[in-house]
Amino acid sequence: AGTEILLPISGMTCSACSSRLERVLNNTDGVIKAGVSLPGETATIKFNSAIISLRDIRQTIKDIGFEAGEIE
Ligand code: 9UX
Repeated sequence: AGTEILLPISGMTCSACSSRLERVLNNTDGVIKAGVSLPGETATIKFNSAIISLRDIRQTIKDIGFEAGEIE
């Protein structure tokens, strides 16, 4: 189960940015699997919506200094 989304991410300028975001997301409760593309400026996130909301995922991304756009 799980919901999979593709979010545009702005503010990533080097590979440490994308690695950090990917690590944080994968360590977030409710996130099943996250993959971040620096060249694509996107994050693919599979999550359990009973544990975490999309709103909270956006806030987590914002908390570490990036911005999530609208779902593609
Ligand atoms: Mo790279 Mo990103 O030196 O927050 S880690 S700019």
